[in-house]
Amino acid sequence: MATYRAEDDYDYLFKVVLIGDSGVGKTNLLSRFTRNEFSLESKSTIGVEFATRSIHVDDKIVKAQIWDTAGQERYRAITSAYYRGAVGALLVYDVTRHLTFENLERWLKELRDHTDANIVIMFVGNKADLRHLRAVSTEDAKAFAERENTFFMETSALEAMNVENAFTEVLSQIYRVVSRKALDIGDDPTALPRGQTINIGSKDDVSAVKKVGCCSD
Ligand SMILES: Nc1nc2c(ncn2[C@@H]2O[C@H](COP(=O)(O)OP(=O)(O)OP(=O)(O)O)[C@@H](O)[C@H]2O)c(=O)[nH]1
Ligand SMILES: [Mg+2]
Repeated sequence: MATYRAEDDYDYLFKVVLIGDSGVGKTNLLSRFTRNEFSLESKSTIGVEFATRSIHVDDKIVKAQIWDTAGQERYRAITSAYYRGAVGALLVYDVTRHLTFENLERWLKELRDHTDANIVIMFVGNKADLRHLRAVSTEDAKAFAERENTFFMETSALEAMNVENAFTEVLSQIYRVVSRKALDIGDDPTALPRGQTINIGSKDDVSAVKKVGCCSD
């Protein structure tokens, strides 16, 4: 007989942020991963939204709390609050718009200015289904990711291609880091054993994530 676990029964809670230019597909990646939904007519995000989903990593239940905000400056939430406590980030660009790829540098800088150096980062080239409109090659993106020591994947929220893989890979990498440091987690607010809440006010936000191993294959 299957063992029953309540929906909110989890071993770890990880905060992951989505960032990138407006229109690259952040909100649809989130809805695809958390609800298996996609919308062709989604509106620009205003402020902040978040959604959760739990996955299994090894024998543990990892609950991801994924935050999504606007790519457009005027709609964005307060930056420091958005990043606080994040242990993973998906930096999304649109493979059909080269400028969104060039802007990854700016997003990466903002991310690194606001988070622990060992946060797990993945570049995500979304809209890979638009093959005839491609403006950023896989090779260029891969090379950039290698230079910046981040993970990289191409996705399509529309076709549900690699969306599961991208989030799962980031969460597994965070888990790997945290479990390696399992004895040190203590009361760290970002590697939350179940039953605890996020401590937004803490200064030492990502102390559980001390050593990310390697970042590319
Ligand atoms: N073809 C294709 N279209 C996509 C894909 N993902 C998103 N879109 C479309 O791109 C547009 C923008 O998607 P959003 O998810 O709203 O983009 P966003 O990054 O959240 O934008 P902001 O909230 O303004 O920052 C929508 O019309 C989506 O339907 C994809 O994988 N393929
Ligand atoms: Mg959005």
